[in-house]
Amino acid sequence: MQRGSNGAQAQLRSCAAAARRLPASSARVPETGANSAANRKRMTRDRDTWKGRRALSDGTSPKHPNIGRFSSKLDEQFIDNFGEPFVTFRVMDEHGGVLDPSLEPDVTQEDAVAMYRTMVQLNVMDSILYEAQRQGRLSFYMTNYGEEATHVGSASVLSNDDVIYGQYREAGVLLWRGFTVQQCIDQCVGNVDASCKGRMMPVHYGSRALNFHTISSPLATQLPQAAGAAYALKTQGRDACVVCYFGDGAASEGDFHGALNFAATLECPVIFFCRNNGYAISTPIREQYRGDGIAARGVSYNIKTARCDGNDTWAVHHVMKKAREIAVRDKVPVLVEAMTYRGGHHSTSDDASRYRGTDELNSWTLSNNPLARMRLFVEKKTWWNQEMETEARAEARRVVLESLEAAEGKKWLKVEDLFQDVYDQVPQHLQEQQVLPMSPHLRASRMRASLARLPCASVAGDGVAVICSIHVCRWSGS
Ligand SMILES: Cc1ncc(C[n+]2csc(CCOP(=O)(O)OP(=O)(O)O)c2C)c(N)n1
Ligand SMILES: [Mg+2]
Repeated sequence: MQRGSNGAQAQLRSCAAAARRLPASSARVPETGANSAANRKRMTRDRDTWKGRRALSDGTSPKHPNIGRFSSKLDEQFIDNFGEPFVTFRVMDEHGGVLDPSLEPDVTQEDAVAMYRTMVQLNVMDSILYEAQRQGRLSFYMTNYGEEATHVGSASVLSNDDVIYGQYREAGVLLWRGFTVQQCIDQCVGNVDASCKGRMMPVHYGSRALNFHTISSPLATQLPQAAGAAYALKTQGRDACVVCYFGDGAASEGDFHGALNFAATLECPVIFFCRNNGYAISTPIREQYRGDGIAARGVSYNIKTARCDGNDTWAVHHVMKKAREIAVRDKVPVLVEAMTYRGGHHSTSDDASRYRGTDELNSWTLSNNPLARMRLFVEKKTWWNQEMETEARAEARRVVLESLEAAEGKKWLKVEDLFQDVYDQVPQHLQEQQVLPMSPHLRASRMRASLARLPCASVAGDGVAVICSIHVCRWSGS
């Protein structure tokens, strides 16, 4: 078989002929520059050097930047960990006592009590909204049980100029920054006052005024965005940082690694805050990773990293205070891994009893609960007592119930509003859709959504997937 096509061979022949036609001067390579006799001599000498006579011994030879020292011991290779697991920073014991007096929290009585009250408010809001979802009053909800310390401990050291990216289980951060219970519930109901205008699922909060980017469901997308936002803060010369919350499961996404690498190499002032709560829905961490948690990964990107007891409000507070100092002062990323436990189901679409036992749940809820530890702390200080606890819980309950009732009484945005806020100039194909009469299925879904607000509504018809602005997921039969 012939090699190459006839066309290709003809092309080669014509190139060779063209080369023969070249004048003698251009056919010869001049004896200058890289091909000069002097240069050839030097190359021969260098080659001899590489053969080993003076090799590498004078310390001047180039070395790969990642080579620390050389070793001829093969048993120093094939390592699978950095030695000891990361040390976990702790301030309080499980009874609310401060372990080292030098770490007494640097906050006033008023602030400490406000932090505890926020945790109580969050806890009460969770239990009522969880039940409201079960009653069909919300389409979906996610509780924050067991992670209250990670929220309030971290948020309490931040400035209002700091920019926050959440995952979805950080409602306490928002409450601490001033997002009201009413705003939370308006968003969950999806009414006309919802921060996202009813276009997102419940718990996808956001607040421009509070520098809190709207939650987005696809896991880990917030991480590279946070690195980029931090880079922008740096180029603007702002004395602020970005804080990016994410879960142990989200850290398995490629975006996590991209974000850390960008942040490390571009030196972005961002605090990556991992809530390691033991589960990603039903996947326990022993199936999620085999390394030393998420912290070990920070070090491998040369990012300053800390691991703290995420059920200890003051451990989170101290670590985050230091993390913020580093990020804002040195304009570099920091990684904080807070070790905690997801005390509730993943969401109202989940039944955690299918994959974890009540013994496991009870041992965390009863013995290492962040709310209980913080309460014991404020009580030890005599800043809190049973009477205040009863009053705080009753007040928190009143606020949630009144806000829920108010939220349910508010109007929804119109379906037509879906066309707003997406494009600066509404494109032709959407303009055409805007003037179309509302399709029968949208009319039907609006009617179903209206009926759903009535206490004993009976809704007929097949299951319908409905636009999220009205938060009716599926209705089937009466
Ligand atoms: C890209 C992507 N994959 C899968 C999901 C489905 N999903 C939603 S939450 C979740 C688990 C996340 O776990 P983790 O990050 O640990 O957060 P946690 O719920 O424990 O707070 C998964 C797999 C998703 N939303 N996005
Ligand atoms: Mg998790």
